[in-house]
Amino acid sequence: MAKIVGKALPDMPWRDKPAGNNNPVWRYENNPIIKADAIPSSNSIFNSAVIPFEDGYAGVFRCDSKAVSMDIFAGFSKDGLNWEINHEPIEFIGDDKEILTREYRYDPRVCFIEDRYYITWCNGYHGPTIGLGYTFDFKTFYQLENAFLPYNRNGVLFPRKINGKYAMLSRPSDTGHTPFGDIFLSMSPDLEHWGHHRFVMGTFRGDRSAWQATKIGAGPVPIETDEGWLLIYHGVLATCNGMVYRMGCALLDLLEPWKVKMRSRYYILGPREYYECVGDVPNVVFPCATLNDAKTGRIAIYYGCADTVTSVAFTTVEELMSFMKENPL
Ligand code: BMA
Repeated sequence: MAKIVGKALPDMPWRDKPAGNNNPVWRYENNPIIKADAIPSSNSIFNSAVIPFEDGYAGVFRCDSKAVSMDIFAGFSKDGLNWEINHEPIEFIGDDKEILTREYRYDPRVCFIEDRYYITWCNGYHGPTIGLGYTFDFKTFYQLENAFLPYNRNGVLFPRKINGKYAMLSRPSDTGHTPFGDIFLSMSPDLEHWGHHRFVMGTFRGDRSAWQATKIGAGPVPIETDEGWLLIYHGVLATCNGMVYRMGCALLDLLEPWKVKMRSRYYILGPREYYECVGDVPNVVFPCATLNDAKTGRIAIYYGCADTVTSVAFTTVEELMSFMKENPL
């Protein structure tokens, strides 16, 4: 049985799989956990990232305003389910004003590496690219250089150096609602200069796995297991009525993470519940973070729903591994 490499997290949110449920992922019964108007200025709160912090959890939340502008806000929780989100967006400190210029910021991920919490997000800089910053305490935030040239989205760091280098997944894109998109990996000695770009995996054209035909993008920070990096990602299908976002999973090689060892043919979660199907952008489930318990293999997935609210669903490393083994792409 595959094991998560990392810390035990015995108090993380969890529900056992309901009897009679045959799916690899099951939802929290009180979803959504964060409502659209959880802070006074918000139109919607979704596609957000959480992480263990002190004796509870912290997070970086995408809160779109009532002008429908996109920005990121810090938040805190004792139990991972009830959240207090700051009413003011994150202000970064940095050396270069040019980089601190704010066009828009959205879809954050948070990744603990060595001694600090790194934040990546889709950063407006003459088009979308990957913003990068860090914090030690979720109070003071430092911004680094944008990782890539525009246009790029879904920048997701690995939680440790691989072969002595930082590693990040991303999805080169365009300035609009990109009708294409594959996942690539880049490496860096210092989190500023990125190279060694490698193709990881692309869309799948064909009826065998049509839910991921239009574009795919990395979701939460990859989960280290003794068998490889477990990656949860989003897959998109363009339909006559707009794009439908579902979740899938893959297993990447530990030492050469651009090599895909397994990938599921079927999606692991798709929009079904009312709050996933009805909202500002219907039919979207969009995972941005997980909490993982290395002792039990439990995983809680945090995902945006219909670009409006935030929810949690549960799985285990074993569920996802067997699902991929039984239904390979
Ligand atoms: C993508 C991003 C996501 C969003 C999705 C569906 O391009 O903007 O933030 O959830 O579209 O609208």
